[in-house]
Amino acid sequence: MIADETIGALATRLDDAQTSVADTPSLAGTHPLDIDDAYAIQAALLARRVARGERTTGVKLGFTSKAKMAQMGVSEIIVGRLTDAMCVADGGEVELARFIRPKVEPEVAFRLARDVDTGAPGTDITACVDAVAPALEIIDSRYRDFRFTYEDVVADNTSAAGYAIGPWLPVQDVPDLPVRLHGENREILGSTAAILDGPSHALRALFHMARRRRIPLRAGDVVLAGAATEAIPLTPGVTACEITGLGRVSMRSV
Ligand code: 0L1
Ligand code: MG
Repeated sequence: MIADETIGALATRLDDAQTSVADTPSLAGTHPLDIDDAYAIQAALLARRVARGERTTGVKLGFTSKAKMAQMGVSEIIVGRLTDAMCVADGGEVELARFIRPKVEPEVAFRLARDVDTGAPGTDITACVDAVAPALEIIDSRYRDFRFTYEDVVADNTSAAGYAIGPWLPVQDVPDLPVRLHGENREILGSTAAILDGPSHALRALFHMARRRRIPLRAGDVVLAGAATEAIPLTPGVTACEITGLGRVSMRSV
């Protein structure tokens, strides 16, 4: 584990990269990070956002597809934190100038109706969900030339940068549903089954990660369960995610 001052300094480096919209070299290139260091840097980064007045709104999962895990050579999902400053209204405008090299991916969002007791190993997180919605996630790695290690991505809050949530449907589970991502003048087809063999599996994996990493899961929190297709560059114009049976969400980039 690296020293607390170093954790703070590396969090400040990533925070500065995000706020000044200027990329930074991989942290792991100069500091031998382990995964505990990486989550400690992520927590310090979140603390800086909260100190500026941002409010945490939930969590996101990354690397939930087998293809992405294989690409990164890992077998474990990653967890990042969402804040109100990242939230884009459904159909609302988002300024591309806020980001370094933004990409967007279609996701399923869950809403937690009650606090999840992460202290009790037998807690059924799916029973804490009261609604599901289609979602779009903007990811924006703060690393130069898109070069990073697994630990780097965790430290960089899993590239979390923005999200939009469509209308909530009062259901708890999501069967295998077709997903369409419209953006960049093309359409990409996918399926909710690509999200860790189904979004409910992703929720259970989140529970174990939140327990291990001491990440609170509170009533009202949003959970972005992971991407249903590859990410595409976020370009000017309308980007939309349509999930059959769940609905549609969109944003307009300017
Ligand atoms: O949401 C995610 O799957 C995390 C992606 C992190 C890596 C990237 O920026 O592509
Ligand atoms: Mg994602």
